[in-house]
Amino acid sequence: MSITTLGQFIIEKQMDFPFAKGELSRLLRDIGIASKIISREVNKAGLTQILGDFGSVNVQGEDVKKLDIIGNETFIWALSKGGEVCAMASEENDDMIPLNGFYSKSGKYVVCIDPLDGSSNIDVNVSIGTIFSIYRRISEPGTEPDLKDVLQAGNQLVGAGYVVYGTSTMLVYSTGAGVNGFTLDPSIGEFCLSHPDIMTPKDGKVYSINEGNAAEFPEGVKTYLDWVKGTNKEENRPYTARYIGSMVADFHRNLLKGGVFIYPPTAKAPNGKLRLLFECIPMAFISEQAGGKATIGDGSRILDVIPEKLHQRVPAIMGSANMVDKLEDFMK
Ligand code: AHM
Ligand code: MG
Repeated sequence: MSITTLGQFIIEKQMDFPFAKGELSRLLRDIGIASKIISREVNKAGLTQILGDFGSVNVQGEDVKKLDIIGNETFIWALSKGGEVCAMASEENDDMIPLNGFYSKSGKYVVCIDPLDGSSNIDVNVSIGTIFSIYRRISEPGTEPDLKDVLQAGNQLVGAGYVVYGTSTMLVYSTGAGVNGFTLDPSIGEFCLSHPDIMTPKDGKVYSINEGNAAEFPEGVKTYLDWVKGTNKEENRPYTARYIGSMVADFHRNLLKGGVFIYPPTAKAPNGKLRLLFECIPMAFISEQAGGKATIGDGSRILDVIPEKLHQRVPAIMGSANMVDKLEDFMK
């Protein structure tokens, strides 16, 4: 049998660190469990709507909850039970969430999460995702977690990843030694290694941006958008536009095929739309780990931005290294 499940893979990797106590491995396992539950819920989202509109009561008399709330509660549950995590920060919650599992206070880690990214796509059966990142806590284990535990720069990450609920469900993660992808085999209920050692192409011809906002983009981005549409065979132009409006899906396609994902500042949103902690840092980490780049448009790395508040936003350019560099040149 040549299958490697996520659980087996995590154990194999842990053997490289003989002094590790297995806490991070258990934490990754808990993330896998939560993702499987969310995948199950996402797959029956259409049916749930038939049974009762969101916000109403279903045939069992239970409240029908929005999927992003279910996703959030599932992660809070899974990580509270596990005991490796003392606190979470979530795109769904205004404040940090101290976990109250039996062992949580002694947990060494904190997790930032966007439980269901691209949620506007749920109702129309388009791919959505979960994004997560893991940091070692700064406060002393055993004490109350502190906001500074979750306000850490991406260059302090222990690991990060995402789950894409697409034609299949796939979990992609890195703990700083490359990127690996696992596809959920629903018949056995396991994530199985399907994309070992993902490396993103250095070049590509896909650009992903909400061009509807173009009138409000900085001049450099506008000129770049004219350039990508020009014809030049050697430079693979014109590029191809692909934008589905689900960051995880847009990013995942570009990671595998080559491309650049862009969410620039606009006149109305000078820091762009995407959240530093919940969306940009974890995806930037995966991008860099796969040989790509991720910047905020002035040449500096997303991973070097020091977060000042939980729901801080940053502009984002991420993907194939040469494509990110090219756009950065236009923005100088
Ligand atoms: P959400 O966290 O409210 O779902 O918003 C994030 C999503 C990303 O997945 C996607 O890249 C972006 O918003 C799309 O925004 P826009 O519709 O402005 O292009
Ligand atoms: Mg989001």
